[in-house]
Amino acid sequence: MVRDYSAFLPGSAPVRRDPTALERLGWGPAFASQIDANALTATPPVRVVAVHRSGLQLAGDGIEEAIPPGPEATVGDWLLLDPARPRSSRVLQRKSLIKRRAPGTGREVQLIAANIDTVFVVTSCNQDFNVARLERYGALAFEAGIDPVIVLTKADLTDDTAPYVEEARKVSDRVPVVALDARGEEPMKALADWCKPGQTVAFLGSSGFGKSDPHQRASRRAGRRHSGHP
Ligand SMILES: Nc1nc2c(ncn2[C@@H]2O[C@H](COP(=O)(O)OP(=O)(O)OP(=O)(O)O)[C@@H](O)[C@H]2O)c(=O)[nH]1
Ligand SMILES: [Mg+2]
Repeated sequence: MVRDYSAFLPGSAPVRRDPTALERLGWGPAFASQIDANALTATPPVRVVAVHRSGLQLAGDGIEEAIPPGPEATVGDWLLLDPARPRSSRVLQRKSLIKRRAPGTGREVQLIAANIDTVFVVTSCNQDFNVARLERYGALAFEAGIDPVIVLTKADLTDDTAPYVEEARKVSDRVPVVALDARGEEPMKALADWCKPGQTVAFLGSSGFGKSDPHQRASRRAGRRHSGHP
């Protein structure tokens, strides 16, 4: 079946319409501008939604498949899937990339996640609150080319969130700070601006801080894939 990808090519007039399957997965002009119409049909764009030892799990427009390891790709990457030689699929240039030096090795770099739009740096309004940690995660996001948002969870467990919010604001005046109870519906309202369809978000923070609660709700509400949280 030949798919019509013309709406994704540069120069197409913006139209108000429901997002397409690819757009819901995060596709947009930054990727469309890297390819031409022929490539789109011959090698359809697919997003890496999970990385396993056995290979990459891919999702696209009507495509759900796994390919063996091969392309230098990480979760969140867009590939042009070469159906005949999936290992040779081209990785599109990234909007953002979280990486780190592979532990125990010299200079080898480990790719953590690609094409994330917003990183939620999560900590809680209690004794675990640590502004140095927020600064580290914030710096990691900026280095990766991603806008961070600080999320202070467990707001319901303190009488006054103001001191926490004030401390967190010191990280940078470019970083919004949101305090909330992560368990209920509150995250869906408070984080809605950053969780629109087609947006890819990641949650960063230590264990037990409340990353999974809003993450799971957001995934269910938006009915879309996420790139897991590290
Ligand atoms: N009262 C309250 N409890 C919370 C809040 N956020 C998380 N919790 C609870 O704290 C515990 C840990 O929350 P999770 O969301 O699983 O923590 P996590 O950051 O995903 O932890 P890891 O998966 O280990 O990295 C759970 O029992 C949550 O219900 C909150 O805002 N208020
Ligand atoms: Mg979790």
